[in-house]
Amino acid sequence: MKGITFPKLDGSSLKIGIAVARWNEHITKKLLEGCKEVLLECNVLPENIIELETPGSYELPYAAQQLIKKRGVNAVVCLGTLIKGETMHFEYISQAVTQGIMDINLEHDAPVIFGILTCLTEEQAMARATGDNNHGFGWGKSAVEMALIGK
Ligand code: DLZ
Repeated sequence: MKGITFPKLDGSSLKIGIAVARWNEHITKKLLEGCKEVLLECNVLPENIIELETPGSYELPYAAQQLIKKRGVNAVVCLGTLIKGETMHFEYISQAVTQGIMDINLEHDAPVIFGILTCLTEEQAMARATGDNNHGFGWGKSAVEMALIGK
């Protein structure tokens, strides 16, 4: 992925939650694939990757909170795709989910990764969810790196 490098990460002792929104599912599915691929590369065991779906991005902070409280994960990746439309929904949901994820980070003893694409067009979102530029790769590694800080 462009713009960031990561150290070598060993996630073999970690349990990682992924909360993924179904809105713009054709894009969030690709982010999910990228995220899971790198978690496995970082030695996170398949049985220690806990997935939870939400209807949309707005519901992701609650899902992250529940993964931490009820499933005991060491970190959560929230995956969603917000595409600006003709209403104010984009602004309201983007603001709420951004603040919601930060709140969960600080309230609970587990990092929550902001894996939300906020794009003007579907093309922009797809470019960030496919090939070498699939942002799911960086978000999966960020979860492992941050979870190890909290271990
Ligand atoms: C309502 C809505 C709209 C307009 N756009 C998106 C979007 O681009 N991406 C997304 O993840 N979710 C969207 N949603 C759904 C909200 O996130 C939420 O699921 C509903 O408002 C119900 O709380």
